[in-house]
Amino acid sequence: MDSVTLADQKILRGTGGETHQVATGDVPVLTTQQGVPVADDQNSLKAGSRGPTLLEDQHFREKIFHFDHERIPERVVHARGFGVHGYFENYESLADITSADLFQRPGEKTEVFVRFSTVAGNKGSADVARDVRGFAVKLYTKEGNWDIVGNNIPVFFIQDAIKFPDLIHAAKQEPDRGFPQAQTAHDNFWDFISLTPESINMALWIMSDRTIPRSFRFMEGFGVHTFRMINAEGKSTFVKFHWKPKQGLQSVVWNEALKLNGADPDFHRRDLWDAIQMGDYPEWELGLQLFDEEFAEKFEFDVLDPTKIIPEEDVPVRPVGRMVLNRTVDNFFAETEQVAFHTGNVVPGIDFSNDPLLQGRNFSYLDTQLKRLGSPNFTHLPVNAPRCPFHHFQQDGHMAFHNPKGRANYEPNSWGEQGGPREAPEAGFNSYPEHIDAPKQRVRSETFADHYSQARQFYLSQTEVEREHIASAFTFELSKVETPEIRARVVSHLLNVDKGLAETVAEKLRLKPMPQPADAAMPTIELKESPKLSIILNGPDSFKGRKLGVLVSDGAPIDLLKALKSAVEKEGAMIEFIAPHVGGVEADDGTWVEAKQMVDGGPSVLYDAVAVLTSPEGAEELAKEPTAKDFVSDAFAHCKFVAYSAAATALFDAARCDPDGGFVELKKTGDAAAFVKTCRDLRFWERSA
Ligand code: HDE
Repeated sequence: MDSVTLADQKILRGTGGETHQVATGDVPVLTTQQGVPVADDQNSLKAGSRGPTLLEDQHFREKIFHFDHERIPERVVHARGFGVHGYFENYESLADITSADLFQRPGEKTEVFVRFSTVAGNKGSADVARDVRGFAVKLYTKEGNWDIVGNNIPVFFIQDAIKFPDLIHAAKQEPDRGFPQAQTAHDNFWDFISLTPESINMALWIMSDRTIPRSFRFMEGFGVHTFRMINAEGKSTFVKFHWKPKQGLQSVVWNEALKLNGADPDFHRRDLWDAIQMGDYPEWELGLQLFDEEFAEKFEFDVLDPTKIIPEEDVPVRPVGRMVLNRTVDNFFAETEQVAFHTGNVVPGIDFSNDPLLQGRNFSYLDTQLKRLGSPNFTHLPVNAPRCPFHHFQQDGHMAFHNPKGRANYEPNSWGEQGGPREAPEAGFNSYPEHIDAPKQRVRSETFADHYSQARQFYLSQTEVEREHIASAFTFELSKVETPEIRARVVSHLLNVDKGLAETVAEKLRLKPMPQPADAAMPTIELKESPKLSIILNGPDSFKGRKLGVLVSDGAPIDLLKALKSAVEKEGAMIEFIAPHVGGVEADDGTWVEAKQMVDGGPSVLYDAVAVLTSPEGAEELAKEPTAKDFVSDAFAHCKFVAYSAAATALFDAARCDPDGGFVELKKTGDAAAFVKTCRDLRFWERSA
């Protein structure tokens, strides 16, 4: 519906003083679902002005009935998500590897819908919970929809889908009390992990800063499982899918995450919304790790084991296209809530491997969609419908929009051209004819048995700062675990990963005595470090897409303010002014500077770097504001770069911050550009040493 302004409307007052905005001119008439024009939307039909409401009030009945049925079940996992539209652009023909239509022609664009999510929290939980992020991509190709239903971490907790309900039960709220919400820092989760050694590699990943990304825009995506690509000759190549953000990787720090969830529970969705609305479209490259049976045979780990990676140093990631996200949804429910992903949605040229987790997922997703969306016709919803023509004999059911015309609704039939669609033996989807000759049995392959070596490799591939964060995260989570035996059991696994890590955690927990290392099916082997596993080593090379928050007061130096604004915008970054009053401040030359946030609502955790531009009187005023002091002391504690005008030191004193190498005084306008350049490092980690 077009937007309606008050000026378009004629306003009448009812007998009780209620407001009637009456349709005039181009403003559409309010109707019932049946299209009947509504005369009065303020009052139900009553017997007399003070009498009971009458059952025959169809408009009232329909309105309340519909409202009562607005909710659908939230996703059992990944309930909290945020979806956006975009496109995938193919760089080159991959015909030698796959017959998948979208990869045949260089420059070909394919429409996509992407839904990012947290896993454990309910729909109303906070965005920056420590959690894995879902990274689900639906590609509307010319040969049907292909879903890459991935995460922002390339490994998973479990090796067999049969353990998924246990994992998720343990991670979500404890059943007797209904909390904690959206966090793994509780007994049940760590009890399960400590009794499931295959999860230890993933435990290292989730205790790293990967689970507190700065934004969806700055995180990688992974298909996790090994898939197959099949070319026109039927040749199979194994493949792992990677999405690499062109914006570089970036995470927040834990104390920042805790404060962010209070300051803005919608921090991640707002960030993506703002970036797209501003035309700063985030991009990812699709990368393929391609390998053959021979590599799979000689690789130290089983390529079917989803708790393992293949290091990029062993099999490089080949960029084959880019994905640009450039459109927010028109309606959250219609698109983000109703979108239905499914690992089973693959197109000719893509196929599955025997990864037992993937096989289990293929079974699960249809079921979950039926439960959630209530009908096998969820593919008829616009966000789920293929963009290419489709013809089949599936019919009827709740909310069927696409029942085919004509007499034939079965196949084979003898109705000739009117008889409907036919098979395409060559061009249609053909499964890879892998030979399988094996006993039916419930076993775990022995090739899945090494649970610690890659966890160690991950840990040792991190920078010093990142290792400290991992140790602190384990300490924090285990400090919330009430049962000492569970804490000790987790540490017993860490002893098989890295003795130093285990000892640091044990010491921080004051865990005594030190437990024995957990029994391991195989000894931990020394693997070479993989720098690609670090976030800090794979950060951006610019401040583009980041946000500078500038705390200003009356009398703020206008020349520095303007210089900073232009330097930030030149870098392709965003700038926001924060002031004691949201109306704004008067700069030293009398210019009015509008604020985006009042200091109480704009803490420094919302920004990648900050500045304080003030006058001596302004600094004195700010120094009396607890939130202004927090603005500075939090930025300091979170290792952010801080630019300032000379007068701001009074605020730093009040906030007990000693300006260090991460503080840059702006003495002249030319210093602004140098400061923005400094911000490319994102954090002044030396401060945390
Ligand atoms: Fe999922 N997963 N999953 N999962 N998953 C769902 O489907 C499931 C797994 C992932 O934004 C559900 O529509 C099983 C791994 C994402 O709509 C459900 C197993 C990975 C999303 C389901 C896994 C994922 C889901 C819940 C173990 C990363 C959100 C609602 C075998 C590679 C998609 C729904 C969206 C959603 C089942 C494990 C990613 C219940 C049984 C591993 C990103 O079907």
